[in-house]
Amino acid sequence: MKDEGKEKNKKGHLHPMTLMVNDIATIFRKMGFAIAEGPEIETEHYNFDALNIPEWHPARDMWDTFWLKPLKDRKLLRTHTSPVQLRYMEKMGAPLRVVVPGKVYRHEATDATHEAQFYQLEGLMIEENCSLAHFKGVLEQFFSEFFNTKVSMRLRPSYFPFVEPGVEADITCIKCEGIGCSMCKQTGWIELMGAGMVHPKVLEWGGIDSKKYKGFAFGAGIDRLGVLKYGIDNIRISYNGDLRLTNQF
Ligand code: 2NM
Repeated sequence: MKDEGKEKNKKGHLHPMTLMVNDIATIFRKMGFAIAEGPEIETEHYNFDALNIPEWHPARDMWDTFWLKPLKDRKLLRTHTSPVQLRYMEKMGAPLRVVVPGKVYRHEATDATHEAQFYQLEGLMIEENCSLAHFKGVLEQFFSEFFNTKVSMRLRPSYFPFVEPGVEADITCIKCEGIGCSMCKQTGWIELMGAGMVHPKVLEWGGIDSKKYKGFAFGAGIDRLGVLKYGIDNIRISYNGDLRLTNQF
């Protein structure tokens, strides 16, 4: 009888993914960033063309896309949240600071570390003298707060059509602090996000004067941040609604 009563009065609570997005938003707000959302059904213009990924561009293959019928309308499920940053540039103008958490879709085979639908965190800061040094400073502060331990970041060259230069950003391992362990595969570093200086063409598509303003942008999988923070070893767990996971938060 006692247990029955308890069951009846059980309170609901937010999903761990929601809690994590709220935490992320709080940290960025303290650094002057706004939080924005936008449509999950997008046009080819905002998802690709205005991000410097025209139809003929070989890099389009980086995003396996769910196109919506009728195909002639060129509508799709957004493959990243970058279209929201473009809409935000058009609406707010420079300077600006914004982070965009949200659901994105990729038409790809699924396994323990890949889902066809997942959560992304993207961000954008535009100012007159913005540089990759600002990116490094802002994100080191973010990750140090998010993981509750002082981290430093290193940048490696990479490529994304919407930035130049493009980088992959690693942080010092949050478990061993750079010594080498199973979490960082003995490297001392953990790969976390792609980023770069927004391509002048993309700024112009967003209605921003690329001669006057520069901006950095970044993108990361939120599931992966959760994997690292909470030791969840399989991202499918974050979506199947298993109460043995959600009730721990
Ligand atoms: C990434 C990597 C590098 C990015 C660029 C933009 C925009 F819209 F401002 F141009 N948003 N996000 C970006 C840049 C995303 O994800 C791996």
